[in-house]
Amino acid sequence: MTIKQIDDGTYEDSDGGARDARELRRHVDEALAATFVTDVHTHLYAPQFGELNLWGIDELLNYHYLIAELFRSSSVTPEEFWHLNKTEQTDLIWRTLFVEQTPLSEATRGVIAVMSTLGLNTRTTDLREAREFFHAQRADDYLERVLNLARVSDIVMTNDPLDEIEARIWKSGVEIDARFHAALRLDRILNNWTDAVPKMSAQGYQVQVEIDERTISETRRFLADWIARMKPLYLGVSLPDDFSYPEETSRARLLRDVVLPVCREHNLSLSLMIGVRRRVNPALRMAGDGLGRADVNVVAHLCAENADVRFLVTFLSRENQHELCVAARKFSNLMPFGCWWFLNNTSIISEITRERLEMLGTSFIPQHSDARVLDQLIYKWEHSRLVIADALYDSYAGLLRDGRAVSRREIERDATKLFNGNFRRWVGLDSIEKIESGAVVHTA
Ligand code: FIX
Ligand code: ZN
Repeated sequence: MTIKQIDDGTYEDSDGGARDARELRRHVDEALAATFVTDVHTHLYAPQFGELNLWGIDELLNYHYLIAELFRSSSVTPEEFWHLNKTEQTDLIWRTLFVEQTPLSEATRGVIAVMSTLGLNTRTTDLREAREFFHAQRADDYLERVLNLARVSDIVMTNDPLDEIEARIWKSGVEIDARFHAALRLDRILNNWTDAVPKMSAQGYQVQVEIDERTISETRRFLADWIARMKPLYLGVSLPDDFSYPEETSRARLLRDVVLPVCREHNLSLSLMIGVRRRVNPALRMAGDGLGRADVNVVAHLCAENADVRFLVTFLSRENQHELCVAARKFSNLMPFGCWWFLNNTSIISEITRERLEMLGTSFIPQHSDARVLDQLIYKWEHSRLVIADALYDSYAGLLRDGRAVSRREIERDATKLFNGNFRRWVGLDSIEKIESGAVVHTA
């Protein structure tokens, strides 16, 4: 191998690989900062969804992560808080978490990062300037600006076919912004079947609580109709920490006889987000969800029994992460993704990403934002990019010590895989887009 000196006095090998720590660091930072992200799981909505599309300072501060933190530092009770109007709630959160104390938590730092990026005063004692700023924004320009700042090219939504507001919009046939992709969410069907039945009946499907053959075929028809309408990239569900399969429950029956066959028939992946313990403190409403350690063997079993179905899987408990990596080494139809919710903190993203790099190379999806408010893309991706860059840099430095320098092209190839390529390939997004643009013609 020949080593040549490059402009700034550092060295590259003949393959363009950085042999100098500073140079390697620069290559990694630049590649990771420049690579556009396909955000594989969010709760954002395209502008066509109207009131569901959230952005601005009041929405940012009314985030359930911050509401949970408020009750640790304020004497206000949940009952009192829910009686306030939204502006009063936001003012209280700002005063308590940002004025009266230092905003050190991940969620509070996130708000500061967004405000600072947008040039807003992060030490303000009231939100007047911020509210005026957002009031003056044109929604479509602002969307463009946020996507560019966060370097996000594509957003996957979470779409519930049994949500009345959403259903109305989908059924209107309005053209959805092409940067937003659907993911068909199965939570009501798989986690609350008795609640789903009357809603599906109201949409014209002949289903009943006690699952019989007709209910199975009608639920498949329901999903097929919604797949045709939404064109989702995958079907998805969040599951409790005690999720088990197989078992004698409506969930397991519907999974086996409806969801898995539908995935097969429509060539769609199934996303499993496992480990949430809903309403641990119901008074906190959405801020009252917790987590528990789940059984990764259940996923291994699903992957083994359904080798022809692709699974996207994330666990909420830190304790499940190593087992998930081991399971992914055994099953190539299993794609680990993201550092979900309580794991979306610098120290834990760092640990999980390093563990995944060590055990899976680049064959995983390191992060999703789970953003509920558009502006959150700015900080969630900025924070994650930095941690992932550190983890990747250390891996390349280790490889260099072992005797191989990585080239700039290889770093860019890895960044592309991690931030968009692995997911796009998994769900066939690029081929879908080519087909839709007429670039690919199907031949027999
Ligand atoms: O189930 C989910 O998709 C979770 O991400 C949400 O329910 C949760 O409230 C959240 O926003 C986590 O980030
Ligand atoms: Zn989510």
